[in-house]
Amino acid sequence: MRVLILGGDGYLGWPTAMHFAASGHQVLVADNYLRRKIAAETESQALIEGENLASRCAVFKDIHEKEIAYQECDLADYDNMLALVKGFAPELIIHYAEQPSAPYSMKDFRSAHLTLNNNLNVTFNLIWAVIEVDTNIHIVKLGTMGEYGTPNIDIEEGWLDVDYKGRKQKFLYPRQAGSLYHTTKVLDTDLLWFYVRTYNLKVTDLMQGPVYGLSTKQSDASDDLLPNFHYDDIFGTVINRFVIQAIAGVPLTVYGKGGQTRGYLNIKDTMQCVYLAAKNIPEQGELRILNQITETFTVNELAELVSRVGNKLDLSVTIDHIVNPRKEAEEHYYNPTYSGLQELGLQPTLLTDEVLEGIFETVAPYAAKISKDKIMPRVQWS
Ligand code: USQ
Repeated sequence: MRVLILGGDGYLGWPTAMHFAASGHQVLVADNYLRRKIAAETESQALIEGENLASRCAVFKDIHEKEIAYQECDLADYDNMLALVKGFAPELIIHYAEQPSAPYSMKDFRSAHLTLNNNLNVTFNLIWAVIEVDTNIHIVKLGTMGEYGTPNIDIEEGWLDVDYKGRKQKFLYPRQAGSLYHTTKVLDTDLLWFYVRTYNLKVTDLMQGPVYGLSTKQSDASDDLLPNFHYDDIFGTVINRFVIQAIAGVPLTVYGKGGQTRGYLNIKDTMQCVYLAAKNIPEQGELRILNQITETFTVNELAELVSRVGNKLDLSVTIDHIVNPRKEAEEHYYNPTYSGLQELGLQPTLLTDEVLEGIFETVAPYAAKISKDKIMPRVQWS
């Protein structure tokens, strides 16, 4: 397949590019390095930050003997998007090209505006490029479990059958996100659904939970192929942050009561899930929604797990409950369905002590670069 990956410099975009290229597909990645720019502006630089795409594609070719083509361009500009899709004529487009940080989206007017504009424009431009070039192209879009929020009823996979006053209809499952970033993903889903039903597009929207880890089959061959790894309050996700806090000897930062429950997955499983979604193409005119998680944890459970494994590794890990910078439920019902990807063949990599120890081992050589200033939350929701 010819596979175009939007946001190919990112934490998940780069490993996805390697995964598809190593599996024999022709891969082109596009990125404008927006995350790197925002990280520099907010002093949230990654602990592990790969070289630019030119260098990494060259290293990948040396080691894995496969090509990844790359292009630096801003996909929020329609002319760029259209030229890219027309020129490469992909069969599959994987869309990661969004500002991915909830805290950044809540920082101030400028950051909120950038998040809204960038995320919606890229999705809108992608939809229109597919309409103009070829509606047979399968779009695989990364959404988020955060679109659903934490409702007091079970979370279904994308859709809800409503039986109301004796009549029935299937609707998009109600969404109520907890940050502007997550809200842009809700709006993306609405845009995709409108254009799928109007123009018969083929779309898979993956509702992914927070991802952890950094090791994939291809990156294991060289540290130069690792994805970027953040532990800061802006771009770091909770498990990755806790591992670094444990190494740095800083108490683990549980926000509030720590009963916040989310669905999580290993970065290796993101690769599996996106690949399975790509191989199992939806019908023309179908918006297929899959919940991309493998298990659920409260923040307290994660802190206890990281602390236990860290202490086994002779670190002295402590846990702190700090004032929650976010506006979110700290004790709530959470029961999501996530069988769709397993029915397609996903073999989950669960968060065992060994898996967690593997993350500690991979990041340990970078310990001297950890800056404790980047750990405490700097953005308050209100
Ligand atoms: N949390 C803590 N302490 C920390 C960091 C986070 O208690 O030091 C808590 C948060 O308050 C939240 C939970 O851990 O309740 C998850 O937070 P997170 O920062 O790991 O994840 P989130 O902000 O929701 O966003 C991340 C990615 C985003 C992706 C999303 C999936 O940054 O791109 O879409 O995970 S989901 O959460 O399912 O929406």
